[in-house]
This record gives sequence, C-alpha cells and structure tokens, in this order.
Amino acid sequence: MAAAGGDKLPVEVCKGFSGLDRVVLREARGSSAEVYLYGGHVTSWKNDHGEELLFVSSKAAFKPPKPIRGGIPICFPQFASHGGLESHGFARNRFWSIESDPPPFPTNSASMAHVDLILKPTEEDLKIWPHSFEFRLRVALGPGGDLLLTSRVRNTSTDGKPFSFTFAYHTYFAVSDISEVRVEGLETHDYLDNLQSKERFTEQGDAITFESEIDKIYLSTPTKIAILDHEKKRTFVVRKDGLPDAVVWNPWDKRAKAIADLGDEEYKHMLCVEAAAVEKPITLKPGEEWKGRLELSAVPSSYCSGQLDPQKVLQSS
Ligand code: TA6
Repeated sequence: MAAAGGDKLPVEVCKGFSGLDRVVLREARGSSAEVYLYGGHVTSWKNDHGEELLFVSSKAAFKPPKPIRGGIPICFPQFASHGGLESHGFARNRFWSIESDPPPFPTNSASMAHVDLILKPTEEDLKIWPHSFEFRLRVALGPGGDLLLTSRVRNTSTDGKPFSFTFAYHTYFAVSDISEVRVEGLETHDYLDNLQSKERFTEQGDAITFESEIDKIYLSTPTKIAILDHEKKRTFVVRKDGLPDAVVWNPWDKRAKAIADLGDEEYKHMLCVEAAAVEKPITLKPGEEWKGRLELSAVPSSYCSGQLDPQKVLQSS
C-alpha cells in the first residue's frame, strides 16, 4: 500500500475500543475516517485540519451486542420500529467482514482510500429474518476529504421468494450548538411525525431550525440536503442516491436523559440527518440487487441563508 500523509498507510486495520477491529482510512491531505467491523459502523470522519465531523457520544459503549451511539449506524433490514425486528434491525450489531475482492462497484471509488465490508446472515439471523442476503458496504474517502458510503444488498435466496426491507444511514453530525443549526432542502416536503403517531404533515416553506425534540421522516426528498452550522461557519452537504427519504432526529433534553449511552447535554452537539428508504420498502427478487449511496462533504459556509445552492458552494470552495 502507498503511503498517505507522512508515512501512514491509506488503509490500516487495527484495534479500536474494547479490542474491536477497526479500519482507518487516510487521505494524502490529512482527512481520515474510521470504520468498526462491528456494525460496519463509521465512527469518525475528520477533515484535513483533524476536526471531527461526526458526533459519537462520550458514553458510547463499544460493547457488543449494544449498538454504538453516534457515527453512522447502518439500519437494516428494518428502520426504527417499522416491523417486528429489534429497533433499526440487526446489521448495526453484527460483525461484518472485510471483503478483499468484491464484485466491481459502479462508482469510481476504487482509486480512493476505501474498505469493502460484507455481512451475510448467520443461522440465528435466519431464524428472526428468514431471508438469504449479501450486504456489501464500501466506505471511501475522496481526495477532498468527502466521505462516500455505498451499500449493495443482494437477495441470494434459492427459495424463489422476494424479500422487502427498510434502510437508513443513521448519520450523527457533530454541530457546535443545535440552536444555531438549520437544515435546508426539506422545506415544503411531507413528513411522518414520529412524535405524533407517525401522522403525515407538510413542512412549511422555511429552513428547519431546532428548539425542541424532533423525529420526522421526510418523504420523497431531494438528492441534496444541507446542514448549516452558523457558529462553526461550516456546511455539511448530504448527497444521496437510491434513498428517497430523510429522517431528522434530535432527542432534546428530556429524551436525552432517558438514553443511557448519551450524555444529558450532548444533544446540543449532535444532529441526525439520515438518508433513508422507509416509506416504501425496497423489494428484491432472488438475484436482484439494490444500491443506496451517501456522499458527505463539509465546506465552509461562505454564503448567507436563503442563497443556498450546495452545488455552487462545492464548486466555489
Ligand atoms: O432515526 C430516529 C430514531 O428512529 C428515533 O426514533 C430515535 O429513537 C433514534 O432513531 C435512536 O434510536 P436508537 O435505537 O439508536 O436508540
């Protein structure tokens, strides 16, 4: 492997918390990412100044079978409680493997620092979700420090039966102060409000700001969403493909206190914006494959509210 940024390897497998296997990705200009094989879980994404861009709770337990609080949990084959499985499905608390020679990906991420992971069901998994599948996840770090996640789920059943699933990249973004943050791109879209029995509403014309608990599934959303952090003067741009929905979640003070692996005040420094497929489950016949792609960028917020065009921001940065 070629060296990236000094004499460090661009892809390194090492031990993380609790002795769990962890893959570190490094890009020549200094950005980095970390992925735990436990959960296929991205737990760190740093820019070339070494600043952490993802939130991970100080109380996160890196102790199976508990999922890791923060980073990018993979919700599969069920989002939240939309089905009979444990909340957010089981992929986030299974041990994934590194796949050294996966079938070719449609994207050009092979040239970047990347790792390919694979999850297949165990006999125990098949008892609770009786469907054979292969879930391939590529995590890649772009030359400018962008983080790219590509998921491919294949129905490998031999019984001729299709299966359906829901999915989310449950991304926890690190923010300076939730009260100073706005999300643009979801205005005027319909959403299901988890705090109001999943009733359907339409979002008003303004960007979303935060002053209390929020747990909404925005439906049929655009492929680009921006999270503006005024205090940090940073904008996250979320690009997604194959993932029509977008979940926005912050537990706020009361619910945060009820979450054992989240500090009481930590809700102020996190915001989940989750590229997802929830409203319309994905159905795969045997032999079929689904792809869901997430691309995250962090750029300086060099524009005022109301002038947001994430594409322009990226081009001018
Ligand atoms: O994505 C939002 C959500 O489904 C919320 O309802 C909230 O419970 C959150 O995920 C965290 O779920 P977890 O199972 O990780 O505690």
